[in-house]
Amino acid sequence: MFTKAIVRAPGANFADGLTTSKFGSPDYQLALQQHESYCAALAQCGLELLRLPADENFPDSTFVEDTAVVVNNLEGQPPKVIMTRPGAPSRTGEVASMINALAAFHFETHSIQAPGTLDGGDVCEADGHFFIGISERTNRSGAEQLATLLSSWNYSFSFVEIRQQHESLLHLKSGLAYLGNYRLAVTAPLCAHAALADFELLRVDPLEAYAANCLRINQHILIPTGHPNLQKSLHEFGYQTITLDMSEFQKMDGGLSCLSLRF
Ligand code: CIR
Repeated sequence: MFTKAIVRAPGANFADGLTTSKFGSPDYQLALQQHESYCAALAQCGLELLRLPADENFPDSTFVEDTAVVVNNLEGQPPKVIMTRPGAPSRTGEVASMINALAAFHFETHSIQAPGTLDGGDVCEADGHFFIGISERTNRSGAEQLATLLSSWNYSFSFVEIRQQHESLLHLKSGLAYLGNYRLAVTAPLCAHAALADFELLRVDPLEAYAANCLRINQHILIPTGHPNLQKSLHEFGYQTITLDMSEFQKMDGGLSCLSLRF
Protein backbone atom coordinates (compact mmCIF):
# COMPACT_ATOMS: atom_id res chain seq x y z
CA MET A 1 0.00 0.00 0.00
CA PHE A 2 1.22 3.47 -0.84
CA THR A 3 0.13 6.33 1.40
CA LYS A 4 2.14 9.29 0.13
CA ALA A 5 3.57 10.76 -3.04
CA ILE A 6 5.83 13.66 -3.91
CA VAL A 7 5.06 15.59 -7.09
CA ARG A 8 6.40 18.73 -8.69
CA ALA A 9 4.47 20.84 -11.18
CA PRO A 10 6.18 21.53 -14.50
CA GLY A 11 7.84 24.94 -14.81
CA ALA A 12 7.19 27.50 -17.54
CA ASN A 13 10.35 26.29 -19.35
CA PHE A 14 9.18 22.66 -19.31
CA ALA A 15 9.56 22.59 -23.12
CA ASP A 16 13.33 23.13 -22.74
CA GLY A 17 13.75 19.68 -21.18
CA LEU A 18 15.23 16.64 -22.84
CA THR A 19 13.21 14.80 -25.43
CA THR A 20 13.51 12.50 -28.41
CA SER A 21 9.83 12.55 -29.26
CA LYS A 22 8.51 13.74 -32.61
CA PHE A 23 5.21 14.99 -31.20
CA GLY A 24 6.21 18.65 -31.09
CA SER A 25 6.56 21.16 -28.32
CA PRO A 26 4.32 20.79 -25.25
CA ASP A 27 1.63 23.32 -24.40
CA TYR A 28 2.49 24.57 -20.92
CA GLN A 29 -1.04 25.44 -19.82
CA LEU A 30 -2.29 22.06 -20.93
CA ALA A 31 0.63 20.38 -19.15
CA LEU A 32 -0.37 22.18 -15.95
CA GLN A 33 -3.97 20.98 -16.35
CA GLN A 34 -2.83 17.42 -17.00
CA HIS A 35 -0.57 17.59 -13.95
CA GLU A 36 -3.55 18.72 -11.83
CA SER A 37 -5.60 15.78 -13.09
CA TYR A 38 -2.70 13.47 -12.28
CA CYS A 39 -2.54 14.84 -8.72
CA ALA A 40 -6.32 14.39 -8.36
CA ALA A 41 -5.98 10.77 -9.49
CA LEU A 42 -3.27 10.10 -6.90
CA ALA A 43 -5.53 11.58 -4.23
CA GLN A 44 -8.39 9.39 -5.49
CA CYS A 45 -6.09 6.39 -4.95
CA GLY A 46 -5.72 7.43 -1.32
CA LEU A 47 -2.37 9.20 -1.43
CA GLU A 48 -1.46 12.26 0.57
CA LEU A 49 0.55 14.55 -1.68
CA LEU A 50 3.59 16.67 -1.01
CA ARG A 51 3.45 19.19 -3.85
CA LEU A 52 6.79 20.84 -4.57
CA PRO A 53 6.94 24.18 -6.37
CA ALA A 54 7.99 24.22 -10.01
CA ASP A 55 11.75 24.63 -10.41
CA GLU A 56 12.78 26.42 -13.59
CA ASN A 57 16.45 25.71 -12.95
CA PHE A 58 15.66 22.21 -14.12
CA PRO A 59 13.11 21.91 -16.95
CA ASP A 60 12.82 18.13 -16.45
CA SER A 61 12.30 18.38 -12.69
CA THR A 62 8.59 17.53 -12.90
CA PHE A 63 9.80 13.94 -13.52
CA VAL A 64 10.56 13.48 -9.83
CA GLU A 65 10.68 9.69 -9.96
CA ASP A 66 14.14 9.79 -11.49
CA THR A 67 15.79 11.42 -8.47
CA ALA A 68 15.20 8.80 -5.77
CA VAL A 69 14.33 5.16 -5.12
CA VAL A 70 12.34 4.52 -1.96
CA VAL A 71 12.53 1.11 -0.30
CA ASN A 72 10.09 0.95 2.55
CA ASN A 73 8.54 -2.47 2.83
CA LEU A 74 11.23 -3.88 5.04
CA GLU A 75 9.87 -5.67 8.07
CA GLY A 76 11.48 -4.39 11.22
CA GLN A 77 13.85 -2.07 9.36
CA PRO A 78 13.61 1.68 8.90
CA PRO A 79 12.44 2.83 5.46
CA LYS A 80 15.27 3.77 3.17
CA VAL A 81 15.85 6.01 0.21
CA ILE A 82 18.60 5.84 -2.36
CA MET A 83 19.28 9.21 -3.93
CA THR A 84 20.11 8.67 -7.57
CA ARG A 85 22.74 10.22 -9.76
CA PRO A 86 20.79 10.93 -12.96
CA GLY A 87 22.49 9.95 -16.17
CA ALA A 88 21.65 13.18 -18.01
CA PRO A 89 24.04 15.96 -16.87
CA SER A 90 21.24 18.55 -17.09
CA ARG A 91 19.33 16.61 -14.43
CA THR A 92 21.98 15.85 -11.78
CA GLY A 93 21.13 19.07 -9.89
CA GLU A 94 17.55 17.91 -9.35
CA VAL A 95 18.65 15.56 -6.59
CA ALA A 96 19.63 18.22 -4.04
CA SER A 97 16.15 19.67 -3.65
CA MET A 98 14.64 16.19 -3.46
CA ILE A 99 16.99 15.41 -0.55
CA ASN A 100 15.53 18.46 1.20
CA ALA A 101 11.96 17.44 0.38
CA LEU A 102 12.53 13.92 1.69
CA ALA A 103 14.11 15.08 4.96
CA ALA A 104 10.64 15.40 6.52
CA PHE A 105 10.08 11.65 6.10
CA HIS A 106 13.21 10.53 8.01
CA PHE A 107 14.36 7.86 5.62
CA GLU A 108 17.73 6.23 6.11
CA THR A 109 19.47 7.87 3.16
CA HIS A 110 21.98 6.38 0.72
CA SER A 111 23.39 7.80 -2.50
CA ILE A 112 24.67 6.52 -5.79
CA GLN A 113 28.29 7.63 -6.19
CA ALA A 114 30.36 8.54 -9.28
CA PRO A 115 31.09 6.99 -11.70
CA GLY A 116 27.69 5.39 -11.22
CA THR A 117 24.58 6.86 -12.78
CA LEU A 118 21.05 5.74 -12.04
CA ASP A 119 17.61 7.12 -12.92
CA GLY A 120 14.62 6.07 -10.83
CA GLY A 121 12.75 5.32 -14.05
CA ASP A 122 15.05 2.33 -14.48
CA VAL A 123 14.01 0.73 -11.21
CA CYS A 124 10.87 -1.38 -10.93
CA GLU A 125 9.98 -3.09 -7.68
CA ALA A 126 7.89 -6.23 -7.90
CA ASP A 127 7.00 -7.46 -4.41
CA GLY A 128 10.52 -7.70 -3.06
CA HIS A 129 12.28 -8.22 -6.36
CA PHE A 130 13.85 -5.26 -8.12
CA PHE A 131 14.30 -5.05 -11.87
CA ILE A 132 17.11 -2.62 -12.64
CA GLY A 133 17.38 -1.38 -16.20
CA ILE A 134 20.76 -0.69 -17.70
CA SER A 135 20.00 2.09 -20.10
CA GLU A 136 21.44 5.23 -21.68
CA ARG A 137 20.86 6.84 -18.25
CA THR A 138 21.68 4.04 -15.78
CA ASN A 139 25.14 2.56 -16.14
CA ARG A 140 26.45 -0.71 -14.77
CA SER A 141 28.21 0.96 -11.85
CA GLY A 142 24.99 2.70 -10.77
CA ALA A 143 22.99 -0.50 -11.19
CA GLU A 144 25.55 -2.48 -9.19
CA GLN A 145 25.65 0.07 -6.39
CA LEU A 146 21.88 -0.16 -6.06
CA ALA A 147 21.97 -3.96 -6.25
CA THR A 148 24.59 -4.11 -3.47
CA LEU A 149 22.38 -2.03 -1.18
CA LEU A 150 19.28 -4.08 -2.01
CA SER A 151 21.10 -7.36 -1.41
CA SER A 152 22.30 -6.12 1.97
CA TRP A 153 18.62 -5.71 2.90
CA ASN A 154 17.79 -9.20 1.57
CA TYR A 155 16.05 -8.07 -1.60
CA SER A 156 16.58 -9.88 -4.87
CA PHE A 157 17.30 -8.06 -8.09
CA SER A 158 17.93 -8.63 -11.76
CA PHE A 159 19.51 -6.42 -14.37
CA VAL A 160 17.64 -5.79 -17.60
CA GLU A 161 19.81 -4.49 -20.42
CA ILE A 162 17.71 -2.19 -22.59
CA ARG A 163 20.34 -0.36 -24.61
CA GLN A 164 20.94 -2.14 -27.89
CA GLN A 165 17.88 -4.15 -28.75
CA HIS A 166 15.38 -1.71 -27.23
CA GLU A 167 16.69 1.59 -28.48
CA SER A 168 13.35 3.26 -28.25
CA LEU A 169 13.08 2.78 -24.47
CA LEU A 170 14.36 5.70 -22.45
CA HIS A 171 13.97 3.87 -19.15
CA LEU A 172 13.11 0.33 -18.15
CA LYS A 173 9.72 1.49 -16.91
CA SER A 174 9.03 3.05 -20.31
CA GLY A 175 8.45 -0.58 -21.32
CA LEU A 176 7.38 -2.38 -18.19
CA ALA A 177 5.08 -1.93 -15.18
CA TYR A 178 4.42 -4.13 -12.16
CA LEU A 179 0.72 -4.84 -11.70
CA GLY A 180 0.90 -6.91 -8.49
CA ASN A 181 0.43 -10.69 -8.12
CA TYR A 182 3.65 -11.41 -10.02
CA ARG A 183 2.17 -9.91 -13.17
CA LEU A 184 3.89 -7.37 -15.41
CA ALA A 185 2.64 -5.26 -18.30
CA VAL A 186 5.45 -5.42 -20.88
CA THR A 187 6.21 -4.19 -24.37
CA ALA A 188 6.89 -6.87 -26.97
CA PRO A 189 10.70 -6.48 -27.17
CA LEU A 190 11.08 -7.03 -23.43
CA CYS A 191 8.82 -10.10 -23.23
CA ALA A 192 11.57 -12.56 -24.04
CA HIS A 193 13.99 -11.24 -21.44
CA ALA A 194 15.16 -14.02 -19.14
CA ALA A 195 14.82 -11.80 -16.07
CA LEU A 196 11.04 -11.75 -16.52
CA ALA A 197 10.66 -15.53 -16.81
CA ASP A 198 9.11 -16.05 -13.36
CA PHE A 199 6.38 -13.49 -13.92
CA GLU A 200 3.08 -13.57 -15.75
CA LEU A 201 3.39 -11.18 -18.68
CA LEU A 202 0.60 -9.04 -20.03
CA ARG A 203 1.91 -8.20 -23.45
CA VAL A 204 1.22 -4.62 -24.53
CA ASP A 205 0.11 -4.13 -28.15
CA PRO A 206 3.06 -2.52 -30.02
CA LEU A 207 0.68 0.22 -31.17
CA GLU A 208 0.02 1.00 -27.51
CA ALA A 209 3.63 0.75 -26.30
CA TYR A 210 3.46 4.09 -24.47
CA ALA A 211 0.85 2.62 -22.12
CA ALA A 212 3.32 0.02 -20.82
CA ASN A 213 4.25 2.83 -18.46
CA CYS A 214 1.03 2.39 -16.53
CA LEU A 215 1.00 2.75 -12.77
CA ARG A 216 -0.54 0.56 -10.11
CA ILE A 217 -1.43 2.51 -6.99
CA ASN A 218 -3.24 0.53 -4.34
CA GLN A 219 -6.56 -0.62 -5.87
CA HIS A 220 -6.25 1.30 -9.14
CA ILE A 221 -4.13 1.30 -12.26
CA LEU A 222 -3.50 4.64 -13.92
CA ILE A 223 -3.28 4.34 -17.69
CA PRO A 224 -2.78 7.01 -20.36
CA THR A 225 -5.89 7.73 -22.45
CA GLY A 226 -6.08 6.35 -25.97
CA HIS A 227 -4.89 2.79 -25.28
CA PRO A 228 -8.12 0.75 -25.42
CA ASN A 229 -6.56 -2.69 -25.85
CA LEU A 230 -4.49 -2.47 -22.69
CA GLN A 231 -7.40 -0.96 -20.84
CA LYS A 232 -9.63 -3.85 -21.93
CA SER A 233 -7.04 -6.43 -20.84
CA LEU A 234 -6.68 -4.75 -17.47
CA HIS A 235 -10.45 -4.79 -16.98
CA GLU A 236 -10.55 -8.49 -17.92
CA PHE A 237 -8.03 -9.14 -15.15
CA GLY A 238 -10.36 -7.29 -12.78
CA TYR A 239 -8.35 -4.09 -12.32
CA GLN A 240 -10.03 -0.73 -11.88
CA THR A 241 -8.43 1.84 -14.15
CA ILE A 242 -8.20 5.62 -14.15
CA THR A 243 -7.36 7.10 -17.54
CA LEU A 244 -5.36 10.29 -17.76
CA ASP A 245 -4.45 12.42 -20.74
CA MET A 246 -0.66 12.51 -20.78
CA SER A 247 -0.12 14.08 -24.21
CA GLU A 248 2.05 17.00 -23.06
CA PHE A 249 4.30 14.80 -20.90
CA GLN A 250 4.64 12.23 -23.67
CA LYS A 251 6.07 15.03 -25.82
CA MET A 252 8.89 15.25 -23.28
CA ASP A 253 9.41 11.45 -23.10
CA GLY A 254 7.64 11.28 -19.76
CA GLY A 255 4.97 8.86 -18.59
CA LEU A 256 2.72 8.20 -15.62
CA SER A 257 5.30 6.73 -13.27
CA CYS A 258 7.84 9.55 -13.81
CA LEU A 259 5.57 12.24 -12.38
CA SER A 260 5.59 11.03 -8.78
CA LEU A 261 7.69 9.41 -6.11
CA ARG A 262 5.42 7.05 -4.17
CA PHE A 263 5.89 5.41 -0.79
C1 CIR B 1 14.22 13.04 -19.58
O1 CIR B 1 14.58 12.81 -20.75
O2 CIR B 1 14.95 12.82 -18.63
C2 CIR B 1 12.84 13.60 -19.36
N1 CIR B 1 12.50 14.46 -20.44
C3 CIR B 1 11.82 12.48 -19.23
C4 CIR B 1 12.05 11.63 -18.03
C5 CIR B 1 11.02 10.58 -17.90
N2 CIR B 1 11.19 9.85 -16.69
C6 CIR B 1 10.90 8.57 -16.53
O3 CIR B 1 10.56 7.87 -17.48
N3 CIR B 1 11.06 8.04 -15.31
